[in-house]
Amino acid sequence: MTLTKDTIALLAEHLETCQLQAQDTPKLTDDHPDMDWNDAYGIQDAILARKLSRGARLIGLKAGLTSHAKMQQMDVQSPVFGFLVDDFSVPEGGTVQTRELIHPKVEPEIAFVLKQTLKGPGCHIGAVLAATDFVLPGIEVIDSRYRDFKFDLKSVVADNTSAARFVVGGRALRPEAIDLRTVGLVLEKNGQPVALGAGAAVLGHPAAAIAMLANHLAERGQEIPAGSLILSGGATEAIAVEAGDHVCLRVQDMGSVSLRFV
Ligand code: OOG
Ligand code: MG
Repeated sequence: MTLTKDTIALLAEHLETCQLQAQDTPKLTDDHPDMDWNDAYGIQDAILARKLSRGARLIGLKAGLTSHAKMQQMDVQSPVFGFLVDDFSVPEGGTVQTRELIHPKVEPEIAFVLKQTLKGPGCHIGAVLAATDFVLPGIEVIDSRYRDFKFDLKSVVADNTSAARFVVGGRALRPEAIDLRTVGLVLEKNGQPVALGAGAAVLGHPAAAIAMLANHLAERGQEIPAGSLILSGGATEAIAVEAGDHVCLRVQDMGSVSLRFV
C-alpha cells in the first residue's frame, strides 16, 4: 500500500461518482503514479462497499483483458478482475439507458455459474469445470470512467475494470455438453456481424480465466462463492455503441442474447 486509507476512500468516492453521473476523469495514476496493486484493488473494494451499503447485492465477478484481441486493443499485458452487482444486470432483450453511460462498448463473453465454491491456489480448468453448474452467453457493456477509454492496469482495476452493465441469456449448457475452446461467437450490431471469435481466444479456454480469478482471490484470502455468475472476458475487441443500437450475441449451440441502447 502506498496510499492512505483516506486517499483510497476519496478515490473510490470520486470514481463511483463519475460512474453514477456519467462523467469521465483522467486516469488515477496521473496523480498517483506510485499506486500499487493493493491500492488499486483496495479502491475497487471500497467502491463495492459503497454500493453494498446502499443496498446493492454482490452477484458475481468478472475477468477482463483475457484475450489477445482485448489486450491489444487496450495496450495492456495481463488480465484484471472486478465485481458484478445486481444494479449492472439488464434483463435479456432489455434496454440500456445510454445517457447513464459515458462511452459504452459491448463485448461477447461466456458466463459461468458455479454450483460449488472455487478456491485457489492451484485452481485449474478441471476444477473450474467440476464446480460449474452451467455456462451461457453474455454481453458485457463496459464503460471506462477514464477519459477517451485510456488507462493503465492499476487505474482500470481501481475503476472496477470498466464494469457497467451486462446481460446473460440464451441456452444454458452443462459444461460437459460443449467444447468451450471451439465454440463460435458472433456479435451483431443492428443485424450486421461486427466481431467474430471462438472460446479459445480467452486464454486458450474460457475456464482458464475463472481459474486465474480463483488463484488471484486466493492471494487475498478470498474464494469464489457457490452460485456466483462470472464473466470470463471478451473473446474479441470491444465494439462502441450508441443510442439506437441493437446488439445481439449468438453463440454456437447456446442460442442468443440481446439488448438495445436507447
Ligand atoms: C477493461 C475491461 C475489459 C474484458 O472483457 O476484457 C473487459 C476495459 O477494456 O475497459 O471487461
Ligand atoms: Mg468484459
